[in-house]
Amino acid sequence: MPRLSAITPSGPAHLGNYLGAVRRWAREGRPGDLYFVSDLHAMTTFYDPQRLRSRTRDLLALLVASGIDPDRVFVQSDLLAQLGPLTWLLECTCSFGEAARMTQFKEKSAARELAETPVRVGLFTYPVLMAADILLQGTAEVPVGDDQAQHVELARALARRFNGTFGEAFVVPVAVTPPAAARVRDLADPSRKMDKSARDAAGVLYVMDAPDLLRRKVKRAVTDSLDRLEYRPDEQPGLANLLEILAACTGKPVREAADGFSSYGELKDTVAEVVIEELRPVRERISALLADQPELDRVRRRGAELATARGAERLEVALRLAGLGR
Ligand code: AQP
Repeated sequence: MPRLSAITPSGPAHLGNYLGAVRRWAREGRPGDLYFVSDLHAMTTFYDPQRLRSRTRDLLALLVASGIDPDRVFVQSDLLAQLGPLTWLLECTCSFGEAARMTQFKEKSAARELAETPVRVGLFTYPVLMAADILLQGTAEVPVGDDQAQHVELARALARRFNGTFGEAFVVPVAVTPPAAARVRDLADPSRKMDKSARDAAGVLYVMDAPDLLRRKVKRAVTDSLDRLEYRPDEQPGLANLLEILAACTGKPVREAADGFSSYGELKDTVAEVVIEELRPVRERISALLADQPELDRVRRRGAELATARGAERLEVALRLAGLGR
């Protein structure tokens, strides 16, 4: 069953995005799987337009540079002409109560209210846009973490309701748990996950960081004073994070990753080097793509054309069933 996955340009891509998602997409993707840069989703909270545009381009380059088939990759806003009407159909299929139950909205809006920043209507309706993303492409499976499972459930409910009320238009999607992958934590604060939009970049290893910067960040990673080189995530979360990164980059089982090291310093040196080597080819390919704007534009245009063609008939059927058109 083809699957649909996305990455949001809410900040520059980091090692967590790469090891936890993009590398796996490139290695384990099935024929028919689709990937997109969800730039429209990055607009639900404060954003800078120029940065949004350049980060979108950077993430597109990352997906392609990582080895994902460029024909399976697109940018969400390139489908705006289809997503707009479909989102409206789905908003008119969704009840207010249903949308208001989304726990991610409750959490994010509460945090914004606390910070006295306006909560955008787009933050409230974005799960419906996400449903449109899924239903337009007609992918049956959507691999998501716990925080997004409720949104896929909403897409499922809306597809069923639309089909039941107006007639068969949509594939009813299902949320699937992605295969276990590294969950990379912030090096400066291992109680948090490594985050694109982290305020402090000290603990975030960005894919495009230069080798020296990566080395410095790893060297400064928070560990502990126990001086015990073992994988004990609850007692030694900082050390465990480094071991998980090492295991993910070398393919060794995490419980054996500490074998052979005699100090935290020595371990950090090795972690820095394996991360640098893991990211080097990707970084080089991204740089080459970004330097060849016409090629990247061509990839983007083709991805958009293919994605638009995939959704065109489905959208037309849905609009007609909903009573629109002549
Ligand atoms: N720290 C992480 N470790 C492993 N995987 C991670 N992912 C994100 N952070 C880690 C995975 O990257 C994919 C794309 O993520 P996203 O764009 O949906 O962003 P996110 O999950 O909200 O986390 P980010 O990248 O840190 O961004 P912000 O700052 O916006 O929260 C997903 O498959 C995700 O699991």
